[in-house]
Amino acid sequence: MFQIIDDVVDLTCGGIDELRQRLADLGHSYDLTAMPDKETVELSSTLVKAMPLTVIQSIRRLLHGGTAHDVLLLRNVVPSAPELEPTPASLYPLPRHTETRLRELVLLGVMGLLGEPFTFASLYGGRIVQDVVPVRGAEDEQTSGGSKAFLEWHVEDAFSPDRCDYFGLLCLRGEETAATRIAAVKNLQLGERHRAVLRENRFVIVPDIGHTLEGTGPRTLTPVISGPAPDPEICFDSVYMTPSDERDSDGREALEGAASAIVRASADHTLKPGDLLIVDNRRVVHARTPFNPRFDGTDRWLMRAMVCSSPLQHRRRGGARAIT
Ligand SMILES: O=C(O)CCC(=O)C(=O)O
Ligand SMILES: [Fe+2]
Repeated sequence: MFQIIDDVVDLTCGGIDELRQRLADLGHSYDLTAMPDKETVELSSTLVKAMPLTVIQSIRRLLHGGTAHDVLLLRNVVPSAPELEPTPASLYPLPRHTETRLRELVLLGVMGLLGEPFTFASLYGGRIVQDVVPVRGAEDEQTSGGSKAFLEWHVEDAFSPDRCDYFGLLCLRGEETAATRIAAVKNLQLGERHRAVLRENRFVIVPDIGHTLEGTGPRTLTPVISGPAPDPEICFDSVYMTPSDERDSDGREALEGAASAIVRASADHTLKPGDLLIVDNRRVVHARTPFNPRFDGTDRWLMRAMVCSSPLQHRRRGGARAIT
């Protein structure tokens, strides 16, 4: 198991004061608690003026050349705040305090440097910034509300060609035993035979249960690995993906080969308050280790935002912040 060390920028080293000041000004000038998502995204884009140069440079590096694990960890993006409201008990939208909304603005402002923030209308009420929190009754689920079960290896929304290009996880409250685990496809050591099978259009994925979609419909065939050999891309979900033909033993074996290679290439990070982990969703798979929830308002709390890094694609989808 590796630690994420090469892909880290710590903002306690300076340059963050202007952003903090700009946020405080926004908190005084706007009623953020009632602001619709569309306007929140617009407002977050004004933060670019106050963004530390190191953030802009490291994000450009992630976008244009990638990093060791094709992730970027920005530390101390927001201060850990004693005044933070209790961790929400649901994945569905609830009103938020101004302090929380300011953190959303930072997340959207940074993610906006990588593309257009969006979500799926079918995902947790279609809110642009989702909560990743343990939910009572969902402890063993393979969703953002799970906790006691290992959240298995996946890319976000693998079933959809519209899945995000990057997503960011901003930690508001941490949890010692919950490590976010990542593995970049370029680091996978795969046998030639498995690699060739994984490049074939012979796999299907059903939507995960986080989405409220009518039926599963006919699924398009997809490869697991695609793109140029020196810088490949991956679409993988260890729970929801199978060979399209259930008799396809080569396909199943190749998926198992991919799963083992992912474990061997994986790196862990236990998110702490103020950390923003940005993940390349086209080149990295991720998972999360189990933890015990308390359901007392002090549980682990991440906020997630997803982006489409092609303005052209975004326009083709009508510029929608919640796509259908
Ligand atoms: O909790 C984490 O660290 C990752 C969560 C996640 O991957 C998800 O909600 O899809
Ligand atoms: Fe995920």
